[in-house]
Amino acid sequence: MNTFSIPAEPYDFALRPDACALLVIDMQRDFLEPGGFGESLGNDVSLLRRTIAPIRTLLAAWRALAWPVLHTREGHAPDLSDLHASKRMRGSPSRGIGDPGPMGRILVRGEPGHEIVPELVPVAGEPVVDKRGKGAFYATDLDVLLQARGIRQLVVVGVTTEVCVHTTVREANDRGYECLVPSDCTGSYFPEFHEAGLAMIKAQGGIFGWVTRSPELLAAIERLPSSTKSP
Ligand code: C5J
Repeated sequence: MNTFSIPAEPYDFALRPDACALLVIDMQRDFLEPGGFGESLGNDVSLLRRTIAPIRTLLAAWRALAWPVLHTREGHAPDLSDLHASKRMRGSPSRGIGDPGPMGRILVRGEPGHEIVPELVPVAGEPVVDKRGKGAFYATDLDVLLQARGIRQLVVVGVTTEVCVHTTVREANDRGYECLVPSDCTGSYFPEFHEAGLAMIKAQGGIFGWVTRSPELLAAIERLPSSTKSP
């Protein structure tokens, strides 16, 4: 099977067009818009919005190639029966999970705040994996969905770098997936944590994965021979 070299750190990523999915983590209003979960924890949510445009461009490229795209959302059942007490109490938020807010109940499935931001709304055929934890594999069908599609590589984007993106990359790495993270397509409420999170992924010869930037990834994809441009 052919692989294509993507400039990355700590060394080039050998992308397999037949086995590589785009995984968009938690680009939800609750994390990116005022009045949601992120802001209730005291964060400046505007810091995450720079990720929307590059993710949108990457999504468009992936869709044009008919390569697999999957999305995740963090949230809980309306009766909060899947919310551990330890998570509910964490952070002393001004409004806690399940409490009413301007975008509906905080981090609850079915509420406006739980939805993916309008710029990145999933299209038909793109699975949306609802998760209750930080990692996208914990208590979800993600692994099954990836295996069924023959996916062995993940381009992981979304928020936040050091929490749900990082946890997911670590979990994916342990399951044998190769993960490539475009740095401009992930973000954190803490710029220093963003940098540290990326540094941890690519350290020690790429102990969890590879880091690139979306312009480099897109440029490499555009150079792919046309025969590889659909599965
Ligand atoms: C957080 C996430 N930060 N999606 N969730 O609580 O990273």
